[in-house]
Amino acid sequence: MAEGNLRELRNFVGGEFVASGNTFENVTPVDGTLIALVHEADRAIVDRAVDAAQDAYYGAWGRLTTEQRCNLLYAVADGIEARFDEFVDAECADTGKPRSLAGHLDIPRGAANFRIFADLIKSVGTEAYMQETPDGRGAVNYSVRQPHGVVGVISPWNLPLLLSTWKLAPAMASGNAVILKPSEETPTTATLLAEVMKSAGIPDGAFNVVHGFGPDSAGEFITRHDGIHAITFTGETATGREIMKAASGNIKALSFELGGKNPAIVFADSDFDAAIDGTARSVFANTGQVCLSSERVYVERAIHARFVDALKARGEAMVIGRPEDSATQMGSLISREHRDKVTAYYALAGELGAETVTGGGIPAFGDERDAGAFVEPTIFTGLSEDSRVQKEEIFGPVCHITPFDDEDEAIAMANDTEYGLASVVWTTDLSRGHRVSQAMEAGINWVNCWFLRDLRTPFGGMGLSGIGREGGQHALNFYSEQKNICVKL
Ligand code: NAD
Ligand code: 6OD
Repeated sequence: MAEGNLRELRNFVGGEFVASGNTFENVTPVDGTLIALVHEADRAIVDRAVDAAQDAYYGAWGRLTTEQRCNLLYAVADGIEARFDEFVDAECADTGKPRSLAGHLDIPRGAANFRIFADLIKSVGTEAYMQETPDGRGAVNYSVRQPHGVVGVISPWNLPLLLSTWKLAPAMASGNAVILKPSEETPTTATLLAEVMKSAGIPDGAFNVVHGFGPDSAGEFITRHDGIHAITFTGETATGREIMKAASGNIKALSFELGGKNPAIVFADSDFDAAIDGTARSVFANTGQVCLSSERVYVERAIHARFVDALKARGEAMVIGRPEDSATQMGSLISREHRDKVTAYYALAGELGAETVTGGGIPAFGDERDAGAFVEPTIFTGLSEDSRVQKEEIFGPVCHITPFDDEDEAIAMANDTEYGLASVVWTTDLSRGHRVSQAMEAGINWVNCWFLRDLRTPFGGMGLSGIGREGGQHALNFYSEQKNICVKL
């Protein structure tokens, strides 16, 4: 792209687009082309964003009624939809994902998040108790919720608009002012969202975007800032650890959605074709860069060989290509750097004695995609359950398939992880479906489906996969403080 066509992505602070003295480059993983220069927020810009957010919280934004706030959030959803193609193109250029995926999942969910939390906040009730007192007059206790004030939102690159709005919408519906730091890999839709917020009439300072990295950059400046009272973070477990330390100064409220090493268990009595369809999705969708992906697949021995062959066929039939090509089923990884991490696990699996059923390398196209960050869909078998490949999150289009002989063995292997985000069970035995999913040590458990989402349900992980729950009322609880009022009658 000629330099004259480069986008410049500025910070959005107090309703204004703000340049900084330092820019970094944003390249697309589709073919390595430079697509934008991003203005990195320094500490002074983050300070300005916090001041603007506090002004909004104590001013124009904080004074709105719930209904007025919700109407603005509906206008934001409308605004995303009005610029739908622009959002889709931006998300695809930043991530390399197919347009079909961004157009069906990322961008529609980005808009829907604002509608669902605007709807929900209107029906929030209260908790009340009539208390008996020794003098017989009694007292009434009731609780009310109040926003934290300013919330820092730190989001990852895999589903950029979907996951940032999953936090922004409940935070704003609850009345907080927000400061979003999108991933440095995917800054574009956050900047478009700022334009939508401005057009929708969101008061200046209620929504801010600061661009940059983690350590010693906008991410860390947010997590250490005493003017921010809650942090909501989605990303790697190791990053969550750092944020937890940095946020301890003023004891910020924390919500963490972290990594996963999720099991899928396929019983011989399952609907075979449905299990193959669902597992192919849960391994390869978004090039395997979904926190809920099944990287460990356990298959009952009676159907193991058939299942391996069928999933291999699905991996090998996968059309890998550019986002705009309607035939594309799988896009690139997020970056060359991430591809190095994924292919290092491919190599490690080989060194540890795995059989590579399919993939294991980098596709050669003979065109400009060779400068991108594509990787082959990959399936391994033959590793021991305690190998690093079975313990660590890879975050690529890859799984290992292990045979099992009985239900107890499958449950034990599935739960043998420090993570605890998601599980899938494939069976036609309804009792077994309930029994096995109740035995799973994970926050989100699917039977005969994957990534089926009712946005009101609790979403989050156990162990290294996070703290707290997002979704519906659970999110609204995090984005507000509950206080009790006791009135003597
Ligand atoms: P990441 O942790 O590298 O980065 C996430 C965000 O944190 C980015 O905006 C980054 O700039 C920022 N950051 C990094 N270091 C920081 C620091 N020290 N202080 C403050 N901010 C910092 O994660 P990623 O690579 O963008 O995303 C992939 C990871 O996210 C995977 O582990 C995946 O499982 C996880 N994830 C989890 C969920 C979930 O719901 N549980 C959803 C999506 C992704
Ligand atoms: O669908 C959601 O609400 C959600 N939080 C999805 C997370 C996907 C992780 O990569």
